Amino acid sequence: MEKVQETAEKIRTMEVRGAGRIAKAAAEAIRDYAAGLEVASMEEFATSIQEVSSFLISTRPTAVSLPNAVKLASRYSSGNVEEARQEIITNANLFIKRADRALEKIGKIGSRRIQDGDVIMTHCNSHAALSIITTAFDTGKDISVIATESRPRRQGLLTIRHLNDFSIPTTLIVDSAVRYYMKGVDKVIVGADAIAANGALVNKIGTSQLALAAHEARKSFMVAAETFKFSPSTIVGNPIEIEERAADEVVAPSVLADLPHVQVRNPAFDFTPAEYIDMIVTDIGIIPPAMAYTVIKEHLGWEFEEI
Ligand code: RUB
Repeated sequence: MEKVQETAEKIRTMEVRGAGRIAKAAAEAIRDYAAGLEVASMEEFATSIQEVSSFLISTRPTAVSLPNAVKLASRYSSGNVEEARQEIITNANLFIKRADRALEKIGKIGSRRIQDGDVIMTHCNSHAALSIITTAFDTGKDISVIATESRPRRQGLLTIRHLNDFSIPTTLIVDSAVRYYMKGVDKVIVGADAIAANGALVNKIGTSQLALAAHEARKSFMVAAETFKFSPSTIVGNPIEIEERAADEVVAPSVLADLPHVQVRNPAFDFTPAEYIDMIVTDIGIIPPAMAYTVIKEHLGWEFEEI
């Protein structure tokens, strides 16, 4: 349980962050927990796995990759503890392997859409979006990137470091400069925390502003998302919860101390409607957002909840 708590804390404090990394860390935690679980009965095994699953899922509410990973990793069919344990270990390892493979595939598939000379704008720090950009560069395409700072946590600094390591020419801008620079951009590529059945995207706060500006300037808006970022529960109309984080990420408490009429809001994600999205690059190919339902139905591999 100690390791599970450690992983949960890392996800909560964002030491482990980004929807894909969160998913892999949760699958690893479930696997290791199941491997070391000492129980007297199958009932006890089932209850413990259920509790740990719910605990991990509760760490961050928005990235659907987290409940998807936990569900996929913790599946078992046997009524025998040792067999069920092995099933979880196998399923978790399979999930982790597939997640790595998915990033590679997205890079390969998406990079074919990048042209020599493209200026790409990206937001926050998405490993899936970066996989497309770095693969395009590695295959000889002469590209450059405009990366947003992504306030308040400034994940853009991780992005520029990563791009610099690949020697990709990169410009860092503040979030409010997105529209100012859009005219010179060829493609916007962002990641996803969740994709709803209607094709709407949930990603880092400010993503919808990039989409609006791209739409206005008639630039292509591309989302890079593994199939485990699609949200099954949105099929039955469940909304995706937007995480609201602490005010002190935005401004130091001392600044607010003598401002009794001021409140701070800090939503971590926003919605981008499907009509602003040109394509979603997934590990099973490029799809239009209207195909999100099909991906959920045919590729997520578990039963839908009863309505
Ligand atoms: C990260 C974020 C990323 C997606 C996709 O938010 O919005 O764009 O999670 O990332 P946070 P990836 O920093 O709050 O977790 O492609 O790496 O899964």
